[in-house]
Amino acid sequence: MRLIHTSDWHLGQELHDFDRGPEHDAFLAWLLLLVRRVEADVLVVTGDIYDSGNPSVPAQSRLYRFLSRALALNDCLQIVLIGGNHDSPGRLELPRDLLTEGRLRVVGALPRTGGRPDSGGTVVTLHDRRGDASASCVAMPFLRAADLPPGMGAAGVRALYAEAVEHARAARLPIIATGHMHLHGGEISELSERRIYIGGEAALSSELFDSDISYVALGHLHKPQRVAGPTLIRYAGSPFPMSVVERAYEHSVAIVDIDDSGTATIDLMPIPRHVAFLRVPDEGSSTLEAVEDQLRMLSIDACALDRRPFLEVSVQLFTAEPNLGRRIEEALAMKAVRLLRVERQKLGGDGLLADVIASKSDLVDLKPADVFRRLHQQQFRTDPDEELSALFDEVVAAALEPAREEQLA
Ligand SMILES: [Mn+2]
Repeated sequence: MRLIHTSDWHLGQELHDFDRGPEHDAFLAWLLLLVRRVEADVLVVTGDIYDSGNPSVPAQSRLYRFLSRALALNDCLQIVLIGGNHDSPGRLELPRDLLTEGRLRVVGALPRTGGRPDSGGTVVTLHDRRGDASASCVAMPFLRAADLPPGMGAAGVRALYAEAVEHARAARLPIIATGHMHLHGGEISELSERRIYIGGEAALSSELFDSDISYVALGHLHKPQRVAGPTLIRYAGSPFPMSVVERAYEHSVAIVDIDDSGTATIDLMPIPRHVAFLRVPDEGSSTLEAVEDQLRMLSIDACALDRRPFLEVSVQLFTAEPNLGRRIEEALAMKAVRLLRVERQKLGGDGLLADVIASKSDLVDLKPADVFRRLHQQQFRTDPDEELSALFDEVVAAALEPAREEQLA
């Protein structure tokens, strides 16, 4: 059987107020054609379907339009969607009662039976185009604290997977597992992935997955990558750069073929880039004069507004430069780009919290962990130790997650 694994769509995402909708439309149109062209039996989307727990109307209609077209155009296609840490479990599962056809399975949160977590309830039987059952899928979503057995920490995650996989083994078919998590050894994209904690751990071990699972389809890390482990484990990655740090990735979807013996082979299909993503300079920062020169030399073809390249600029500053914005704008005069932001690299400053806050343009760069560290320095003249920092990060991560209470009864 053949499945397509894709992830981290972040429908509804905005980049400094620029809408990514046209990029999502281009990606989904391409994906729709791909599903047909490669005759995929199954499409698996491993979380962060939406960028926020309360997605916009256009973001939701984009998802439903895609799903209905994909199912209508491909008679045998099955689709499995799981919730990520950005998704509201309840909102994702909202249309559940309409999904009587059985070809679309949405798992926003770990299923419950009689109020108790029931990881066996995640198992979905996958069929090939002849209609034969040909794999069992453990459709495990992002796991929240309330899903885990109390007091077990990360071992609870292993227990939930073990129970679900045991359930899947009963069908004696190749097993596919999904997840939305950060595994040790995975390469992160600092600006665009929120830190997550599962069972109190920032990253889990790939030993979580048994060697008899044919393929582990993961979401959360935005760079497409394989992670070493007892079996074939892969992050599909996001469909296009969600931030400037992802601009050099070759975003792709994975086409996974699983033979009757359960052996998986992978073919990566690069996703065409609808909108270019530029940074000046390419790495680090340059003096204002060097940046101006480089900007003037940019050669950009005329194009529709929503295809104009995104641009980030990073300037070294030794003193305050009141004309910075105007000088950048002038250097970019008539160039068809969308300027996201101008990063100011202040050299020689002592980086006090008050200095950073005083410069409004730097506010977007302030991370809660930075503020915490600077306040700690101000108060106690030292950095917070590792344990305190980790606890703080965990609290922030919990505060950013859409609430579990939103889940349907
Ligand atoms: Mn995520």
